[in-house]
Amino acid sequence: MEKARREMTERLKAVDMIIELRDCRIPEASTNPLLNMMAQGKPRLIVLAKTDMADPVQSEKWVRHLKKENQSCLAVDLMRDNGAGKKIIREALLLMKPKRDKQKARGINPRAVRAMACGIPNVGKSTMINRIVGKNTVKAADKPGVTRSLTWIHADPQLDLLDTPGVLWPKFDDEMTGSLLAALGSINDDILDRKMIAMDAIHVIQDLYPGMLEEIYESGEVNPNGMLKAIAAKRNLVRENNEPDTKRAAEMFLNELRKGRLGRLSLEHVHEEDTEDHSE
Ligand SMILES: Nc1nc2c(ncn2[C@@H]2O[C@H](COP(=O)(O)OP(=O)(O)OP(=O)(O)O)[C@@H](O)[C@H]2O)c(=O)[nH]1
Ligand SMILES: [Mg+2]
Repeated sequence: MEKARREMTERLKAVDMIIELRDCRIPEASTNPLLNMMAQGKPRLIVLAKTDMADPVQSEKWVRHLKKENQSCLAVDLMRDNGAGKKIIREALLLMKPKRDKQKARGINPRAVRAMACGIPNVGKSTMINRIVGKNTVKAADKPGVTRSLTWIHADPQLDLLDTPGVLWPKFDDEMTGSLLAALGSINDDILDRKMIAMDAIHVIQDLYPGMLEEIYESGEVNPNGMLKAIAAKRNLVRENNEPDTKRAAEMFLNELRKGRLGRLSLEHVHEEDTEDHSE
């Protein structure tokens, strides 16, 4: 990670703009604060991927919120939306238009825009590049740390894209950020306590979507540990001593959550006052 970050800072000098990929279900937890420091004032397009698994109402609110902060932003389904690649190219070129217009005015024929795809692991950087190119050029898979090196892809006559390895920052501001990233698969959870991660995710879902888990797992439990027991009971996960196997229930729950099987959920909601339009 440290090496990747050093390389990224170095490579940033050679690019015109940044395309920052984030997970639409956790647009704040999935941004890398170091990126702001490294960005050196380069134009940035934020692509919120995995909209197909996010709560559509929240996705719309997040896009509006980020745009209100003068950020260029798109929410996309990189798996099924055939137009996603075109939308991203259009938005990236729009962002670079002032600079390109200036070059044209000086009689310079602008070369293809060089954009670096960056973001934390497993958010869809490589998938986005494949979507733009229209075929599987770089490797993408559902686990963090798939991309290992920097690769330039001539994605479009007007756009060259740099695929980069996902980079996490060394220290999270709060524990919940780490849990959300682990819950949605951006941190390899082999080294983490899956039960804790699952309980944090249950807590967040119960807070943001009251009654949802209770309905899915047919339980009135409001305590996250109690909910894990209810999941174990519902899925027939019992230990040898006949106690509910909450460890396996946690693994099963996280798997269902990551695959979007619990329904379309966003684990971070925009604060209402942030999206209200006060212009009237
Ligand atoms: N459902 C859904 N899955 C997506 C979307 N975008 C990417 N994925 C999946 O997310 C997983 C990770 O995608 P990658 O493109 O490998 O992610 P990455 O950011 O390049 O990851 P690293 O190279 O590990 O940093 C893959 O299984 C993709 O199929 C999307 O919009 N919707
Ligand atoms: Mg990748």
